[in-house]
Amino acid sequence: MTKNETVIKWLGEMEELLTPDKVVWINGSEEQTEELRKLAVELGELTKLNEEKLPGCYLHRTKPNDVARVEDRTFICTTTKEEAGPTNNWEDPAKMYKKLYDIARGSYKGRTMYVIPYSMGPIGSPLAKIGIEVTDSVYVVLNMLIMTRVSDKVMEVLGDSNDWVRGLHSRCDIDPENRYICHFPQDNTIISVNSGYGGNVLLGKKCFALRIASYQGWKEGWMAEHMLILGLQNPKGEVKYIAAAFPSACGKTNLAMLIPPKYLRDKGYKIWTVGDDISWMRIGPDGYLYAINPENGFFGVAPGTNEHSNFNALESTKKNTIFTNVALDLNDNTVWWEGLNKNLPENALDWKGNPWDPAKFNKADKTTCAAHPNSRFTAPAENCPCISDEFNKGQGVRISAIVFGGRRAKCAPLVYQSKNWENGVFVGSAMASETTAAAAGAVGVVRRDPMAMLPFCGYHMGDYFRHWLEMGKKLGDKAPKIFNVNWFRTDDEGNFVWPGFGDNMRVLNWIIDRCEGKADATETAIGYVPKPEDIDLTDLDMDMETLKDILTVDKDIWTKEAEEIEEHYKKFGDKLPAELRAQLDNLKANLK
Ligand code: GTP
Ligand code: SPV
Ligand code: MN
Repeated sequence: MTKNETVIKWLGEMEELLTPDKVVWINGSEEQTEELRKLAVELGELTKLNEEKLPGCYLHRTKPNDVARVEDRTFICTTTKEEAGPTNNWEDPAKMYKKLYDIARGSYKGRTMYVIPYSMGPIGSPLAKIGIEVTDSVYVVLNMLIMTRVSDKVMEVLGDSNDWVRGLHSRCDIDPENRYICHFPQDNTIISVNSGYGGNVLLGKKCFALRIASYQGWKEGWMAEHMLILGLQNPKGEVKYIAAAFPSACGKTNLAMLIPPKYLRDKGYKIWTVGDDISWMRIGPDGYLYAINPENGFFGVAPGTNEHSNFNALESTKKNTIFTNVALDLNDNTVWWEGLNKNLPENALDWKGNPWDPAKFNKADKTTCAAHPNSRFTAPAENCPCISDEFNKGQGVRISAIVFGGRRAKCAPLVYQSKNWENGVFVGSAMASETTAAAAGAVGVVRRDPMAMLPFCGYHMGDYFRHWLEMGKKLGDKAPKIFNVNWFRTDDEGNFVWPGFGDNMRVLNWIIDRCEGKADATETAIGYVPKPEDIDLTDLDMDMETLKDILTVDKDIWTKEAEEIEEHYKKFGDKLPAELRAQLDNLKANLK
């Protein structure tokens, strides 16, 4: 419990609104957590899995109408529409509070209100922030216990401060017509109703750590980004850190936990994971940029995860993990998903809980899948074999390179370096990617997703670009170098050309070499592209011609791209920083 007046007042309001039968504070103790697991099984929210093969692991199925983030029902409720900008849904805060309170009123009747005090970032770290989420879902509580740091100490650290984020989640009837994920950045408040799916309800994650935190970062001079953080250790034992922003389901978890090819492992190269989804970054006392991962676990995409593609992620899911919307193998009470292995289970339930017939499975038709394409695992970070020593330290790691990327079948080369910070901000602002199953809606359509933050920026994106430019000015020549990667170039048959996964290490090495002035490059219209011989192809079944091909910058494609960026920029009107406009003009001139 607490003596904090601001907390007591808000919880009182919540109790009055939601009318729960009882209120339970979550303290992170193993006893309480175990009781909740048992309760979740009794309530049918979780299925206990094979204790020998998957100790402490559970399966959860959401409603079939509730399997991904819902961007069309996500709102930024600032005082004016202008503050939310052209890329966010907006509603007047007073109107939205009323609408949401009307939906949520009385919705905890006959249920328990769980109060979860949590820290984003190591408890007490100068880069960490505190939130309190109330929820009526035991599944949400158990996920928050993995994804954030929950303990009585959080309230001690908060003391009587009002600097904490309010989060109200109510499942209500899981009614898609009344589903809303709303943010009030000026009140440090989040309200989520009628959903039970991950990013919509684990309010510490996208809602707080990106949408609210990006707004706080803007006001307070730091950055909250949709970025993984990894440490690259070289044979001398030195570790350099990279932060990388790719849109949802475009490879952050995979890159963060990468295992280098054997010949590089033999030389002593190694990757350490600091984070796989979110990065909070501040300028340190020495003037360099430092990052922490505010999360405490991984909410990762299951399909495609296997011992070859991402050994470390798979290892992370072998104990104390919650699986959501994967298939249940009834033979041994374990889980399965597309791409886990080639042994399609003969006797299984699909993600909806219906018997699954492997004979009817057709890779091209997602409706025949056993696991939902956006099925996920919630795994404790401490399970990860390559978790960084820095993960629990509050000071953050010094970032050498920032990398942008996305799924582009033809356009972006495998990797290129921007010419300077300003040009790098341009590259990030113009990012585009083919859409994935991580959000409701069409899959495979190219959309602009600046800095992979389109669905996550809590204010006007023109102001966000300006903030990036300001950070660059403050960092000066201590700024990280900015790159762009594309693992997803395809051949004429639509196959990925680059092997990806562990082999992405070959590209990371070039990136770090560039940061240290050790690698050469060719200047092109868009930036610096590697000399083909500087991407090491040892032990790889790829010839120089193919590599050269995925390093090309095609003038026709890029001329069209520049026109599309022009169109994209129109949305931002007067708020588009002149520097970015100039960058676009410069690109066009370079292409002539
Ligand atoms: P969110 O959790 O939604 O933010 O996703 P993420 O960016 O962490 O993506 P993740 O690493 O989970 O990868 C998503 C999908 O992309 C999986 O199906 C992976 O198998 C696939 N993928 C990841 N890396 C690569 C790669 O280098 N090449 C190819 N071809 N596919 C990849
Ligand atoms: C994403 O969609 O970028 C995710 C999953 O990381 S969710 O938590 O649902 O946002
Ligand atoms: Mn993500």
